[in-house]
Amino acid sequence: MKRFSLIIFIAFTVAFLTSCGKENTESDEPGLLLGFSQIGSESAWRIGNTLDIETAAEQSGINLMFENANQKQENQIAAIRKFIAYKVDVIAFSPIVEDGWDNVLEEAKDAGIPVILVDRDISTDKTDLTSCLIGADFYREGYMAGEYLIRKVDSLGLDHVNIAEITGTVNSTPMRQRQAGFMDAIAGDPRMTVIESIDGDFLKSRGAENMRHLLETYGDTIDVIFSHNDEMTLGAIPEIENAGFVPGKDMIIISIDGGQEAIDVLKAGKINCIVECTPKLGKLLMDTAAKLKAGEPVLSVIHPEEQVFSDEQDTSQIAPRGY
Ligand code: GYE
Repeated sequence: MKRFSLIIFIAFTVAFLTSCGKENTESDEPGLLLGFSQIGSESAWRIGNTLDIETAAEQSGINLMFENANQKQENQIAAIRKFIAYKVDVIAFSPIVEDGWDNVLEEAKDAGIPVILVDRDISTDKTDLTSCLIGADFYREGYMAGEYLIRKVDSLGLDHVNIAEITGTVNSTPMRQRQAGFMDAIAGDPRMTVIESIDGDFLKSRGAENMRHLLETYGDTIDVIFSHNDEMTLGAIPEIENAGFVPGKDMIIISIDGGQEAIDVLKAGKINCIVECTPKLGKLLMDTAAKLKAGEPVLSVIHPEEQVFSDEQDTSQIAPRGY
């Protein structure tokens, strides 16, 4: 009997220690140090994205070394070098533009630190500088904006529309792909004419400035504004009103992102369509960083699910956006 108790005791002790061991390995992950270089604070989207990443890091017990590049590529390159010097476990960054990353990413590779692209892509001839891209399918966003416009023009029975495009930062992934998707969607439709594409750098002030230029140049011949983000749209709308036009009626307004302020303007009828681009990439980022640290395989591209908000639906039913 005594012997039997001893065996039971040993069995329980072994089971207990093994389970402790397991928990320890799992709770080792919170020791993960993630360096993240954010582009800046140019939009509600960007601020929501930063907050989401900070919250997800906290919830996952991941230590986040956060650097804000204030819209400058050289600051992002310096931040990545700092992460390498600190020997972080994983580097993540949202590249402001697509070109110019090869050297610094070679340095990260030589240091054996995996790199995750968040939100935007890079352009390079090399294939092994980054492990994964977590971000929206911008081509699809632009395409959905174009498809909405075709439906809208159908429903209004218009023969022809003049479109002015206010683009995001030149040579950034969302600018290039939203434009390409939109142009491809409307390409086969003879009713569509793009009268000008103008760089608004994703900024509200530039949206306003560009809108003034467009109104001075084309006046009431503008039928459609396709703006690559909400911030520029929100900058453009007061200018349209100041010039005596009714946004959403005299001009079809199409935007991308879907932050609360723009959704409220959609609900008020001054924006006709907003293609969603979600800034909530934090959880995917933390899960991917943990996998990379553990040496597990990750998908090379992860796109979040996105939808279209427009005057084709009951906009009062759109749930609070949370950013
Ligand atoms: O649409 C814009 C932001 O890269 C998807 O950048 C992002 C874009 C977003 O500043 O508002």
